[in-house]
Amino acid sequence: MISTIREHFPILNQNINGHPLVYLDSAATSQKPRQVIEAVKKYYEWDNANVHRGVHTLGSRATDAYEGAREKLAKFINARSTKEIIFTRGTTTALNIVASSYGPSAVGEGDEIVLTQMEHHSNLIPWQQLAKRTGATLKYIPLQKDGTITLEDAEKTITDQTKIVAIAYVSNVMGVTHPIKELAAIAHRHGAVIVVDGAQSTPHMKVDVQALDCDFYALSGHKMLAPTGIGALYGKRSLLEAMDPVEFGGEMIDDVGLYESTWKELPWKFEGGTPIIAGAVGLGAAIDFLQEIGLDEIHRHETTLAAYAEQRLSEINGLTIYGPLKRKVGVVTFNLGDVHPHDVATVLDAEGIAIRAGHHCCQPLMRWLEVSSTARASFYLYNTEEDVDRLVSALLKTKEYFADELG
Ligand code: 7TS
Repeated sequence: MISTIREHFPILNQNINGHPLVYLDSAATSQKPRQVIEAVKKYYEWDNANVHRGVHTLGSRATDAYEGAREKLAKFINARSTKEIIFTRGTTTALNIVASSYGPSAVGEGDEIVLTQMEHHSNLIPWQQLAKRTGATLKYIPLQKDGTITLEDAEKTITDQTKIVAIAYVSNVMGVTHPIKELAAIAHRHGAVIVVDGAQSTPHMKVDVQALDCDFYALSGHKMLAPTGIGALYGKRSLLEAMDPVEFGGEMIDDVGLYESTWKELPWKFEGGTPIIAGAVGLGAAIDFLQEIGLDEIHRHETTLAAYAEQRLSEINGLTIYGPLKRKVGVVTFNLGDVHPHDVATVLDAEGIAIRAGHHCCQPLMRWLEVSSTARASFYLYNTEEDVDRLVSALLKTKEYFADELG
């Protein structure tokens, strides 16, 4: 099945600067299969209306489509109920809801919020802000040389003072997977909740929020074949029930008076305003597509590809790869001697290859790595060994081009 996957992605069938496109930037955003594009198109051509209000046919079709997508997502990550799935703009918004709604009720002066230095800014700054507002302290589980953490260190860092542990399941830079289930058990033993940044895990591996026993889980649709602008927050029902909404206005209310108002039940109390209906429809179609292929198959394909990429890249003299040796996800971050990653990315673009260069929204991690930026190739289900070969030969060309700087 994987071998014919590319045909489903129209965007991949083009030349960039005279070369067939090799897209190695799926950690930033994934490409979209025709099935998703068509679902959004069909929605706008046939079903478009606002949700949860009209009694007319289009209104009920749009509502069914929107709520149907919620059911698909709930099943996809094995939530207990659709009440536990709040549609958001993406991971950033989802994490901000937890920090600004759950945060102040759970965290006070002297309490601790535990993170790692590897977190994406979206899973760092909301907690910094919460700490500033409440007088809580941020603590970091130390990183090993390869970017992994140990449960021993987690045990030492998480204490009875810890109220929130916030951590990515998969790093967007290091290709590292964290032991969420074990961390959840440690957090719970101390009476803390665990908030999981699932931006880079949900697209690439089977996720079961009940088996992980996480309290909150954030994800972005656009990294898992869906359109931009749609994502979700999963939360355990009892926690979400007790939380206040963060956005107030239409859609999320039950009864509105001049001085007091009441909210709808879950999940709608968190979805103020007209929601991202077409985005949710696209997310539903993306989930169908991922499930037709199978997350285990996708994960196996990416792991094989990452191992091949690591082996081929390590043959290039002067190239440093960051992260663990046997990575389980398709993200490979590297530097080519002292050549600036932006220069590497520019030469690769001239060869039709799209990678990302920069700090990847992880400036504290860059400081820990003692670099200002890195180059990153990230793989998804539509990438092939041939893409890796193209990357390697373009990097060899880059090396020749910058021979002086490489000494
Ligand atoms: N968390 C992680 C681990 C991420 O990789 C990203 C986006 C986010 C949160 C934020 O997701 P958003 O959809 O709300 O923006 N990561 C990247 C990246 O690695 N390159 O571009 C965006």
